Amino acid sequence: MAKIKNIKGRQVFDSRGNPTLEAEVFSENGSAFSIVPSGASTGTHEAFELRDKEKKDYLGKSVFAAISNVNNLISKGLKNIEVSDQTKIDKILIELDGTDQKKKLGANAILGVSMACCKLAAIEKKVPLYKYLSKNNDYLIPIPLLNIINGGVHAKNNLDIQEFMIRPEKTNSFSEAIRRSFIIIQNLKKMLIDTNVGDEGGFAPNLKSNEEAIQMIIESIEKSGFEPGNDISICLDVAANELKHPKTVEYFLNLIKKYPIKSIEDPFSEDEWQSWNKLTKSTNIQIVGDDLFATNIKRLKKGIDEHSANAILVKLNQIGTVSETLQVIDLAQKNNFKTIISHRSGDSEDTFIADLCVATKSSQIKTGSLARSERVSKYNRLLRIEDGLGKLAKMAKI
Ligand code: 2PG
Ligand code: MG
Repeated sequence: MAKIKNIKGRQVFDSRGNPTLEAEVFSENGSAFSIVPSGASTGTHEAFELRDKEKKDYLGKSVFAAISNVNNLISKGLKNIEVSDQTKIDKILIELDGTDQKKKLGANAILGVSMACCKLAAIEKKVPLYKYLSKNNDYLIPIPLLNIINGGVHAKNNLDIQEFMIRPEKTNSFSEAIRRSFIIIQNLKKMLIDTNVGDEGGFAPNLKSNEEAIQMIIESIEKSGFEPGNDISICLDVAANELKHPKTVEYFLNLIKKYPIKSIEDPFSEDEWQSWNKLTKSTNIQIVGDDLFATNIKRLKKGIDEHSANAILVKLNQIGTVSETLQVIDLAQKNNFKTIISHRSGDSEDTFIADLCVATKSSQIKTGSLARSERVSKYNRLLRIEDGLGKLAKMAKI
């Protein structure tokens, strides 16, 4: 198998137009690159994103220090390591850094390299990335969660819930799930005067309340000829860390009773463990920990022990390496937690998460609306994977 010859970092831009890091890994045969995404509603337990705060040429947002870590310490540390030895690569990266939250080298430097190595190894093996990442050549096409109304810190409107999503239920194929979503989004668009979109491609209108957003989505589902709750359900990401006015357990129980809501992410902030347990105990819908778990195995273990949720949102850059991400997914699935692979609000044309989802048989993917190329690229990648797998393509069921 090929060995790593050199690694190069460079500054590119994400979907919000902010600088981000791209890492390119070279073997004697070729190279592969990966682009690191960046969140806006970030939790304090996430791995550290290194930015050049003191440099003013990019308003403190450039990533040149992280790039220099890739070009020097990391490139030297990984030279001549087999590109397919992901466990070793990630172990070296973690050791080179030596801190809990990857504060020395920056999780952006580390993750860019970790993902690029993985992609290069797949190229060397001449298999698609999802095949390379799979443990036993068993795949599942995920159900998409499409964020069709954006609020919170992802939009400049007055909605404090961050994401109002639709989830197509019980479709036999990914293409059918996307077809339904497309019709609903087009019908929702017709109902709106302001059709500007937020960071994740969903509409970002000013509305009277969060409930009005839910009601408009229900209307657009019905106008499209689908039954809310049965054909299409509603999923929320409250992103409670960012709320000025926190919500209560009773608020959510009431919403669940009133509307066809099947999943709620981050209803409470990242350290409110008791409220999480109370809500999870009181409902049988999906309760998803994002900022709560931060794709961190220690926090997930606590959540499993304390029944704080029944699903985890998985974001590679919350933890910083591919291996640690795979371990978290494994632990979650062994404990019957649903795994939802997720984009960040600042994302790119990199489609790594689509392959990761299929390879780990995660039941759901969250990657924005059917708008903006950085979101649509993940859906297009999944359509390609589904097409490529042909009869072997199995759609996830909830
Ligand atoms: C979230 C994410 C992605 P951000 O909260 O789930 O939708 O947002 O990347 O801004 O943290
Ligand atoms: Mg979230």
